Amino acid sequence: MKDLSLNGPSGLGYLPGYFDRDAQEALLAEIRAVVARAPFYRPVMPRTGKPFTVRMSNCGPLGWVSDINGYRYQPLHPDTGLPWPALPARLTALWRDIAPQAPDPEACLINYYEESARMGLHQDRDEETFEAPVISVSLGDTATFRVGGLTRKDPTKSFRLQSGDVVVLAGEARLAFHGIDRVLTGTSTLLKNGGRINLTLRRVTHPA
Ligand code: MD3
Ligand code: FE
Repeated sequence: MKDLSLNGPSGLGYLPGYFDRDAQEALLAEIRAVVARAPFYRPVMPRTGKPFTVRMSNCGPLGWVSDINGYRYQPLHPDTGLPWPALPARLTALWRDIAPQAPDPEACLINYYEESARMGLHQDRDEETFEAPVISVSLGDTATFRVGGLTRKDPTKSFRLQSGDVVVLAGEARLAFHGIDRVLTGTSTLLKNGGRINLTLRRVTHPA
């Protein structure tokens, strides 16, 4: 694992090409099966109701949602009312490989970026516990992501994430501000219609 922490918060790990092309295709097929049962929906910002440019779904016992009332984790899809599909075994295996000491993940947020989608600078802090890392997998077109420090004003650095790359946010970096500036169209052939899928595995509750 490479350390991208350089000047910023410690604990930002990078595993370029963790998933080879065959594994990316297998993982994508599993995600397509998840999304067939838990369709992508477009979340809106709390209070303002402004739609996100990213579409989202989840798998695992809990899913992250955003609507007019706020951000939260919940066991049911907001549109279908059905439980989120199970986490594919390949993702549990990734988590256990990288974070063998952590309790198993409870949520996998699936972000789908079409050409002009972005994600503004934010922290991931809707979980009850920040002890476990967040583990991210990128599929499809390359994206430029930005990571700062523990306050919004801290300086940021940007990196490119390619299909098959894994990012591990542990320690201080777990609460770093971060976002996706843009997706570089036409940089991958994995998704037939282009765009980018990002998976983030999270532990939400304290272990029993
Ligand atoms: C977590 N996703 O879903 S993942 C998100 O590519 C999210 O869709 C982005 O931010 C995406 O909440 C980024 C990689 C990432 C990078 C830096 C982080 C996740 C991070 C820093 C702290 C916590
Ligand atoms: Fe995030």
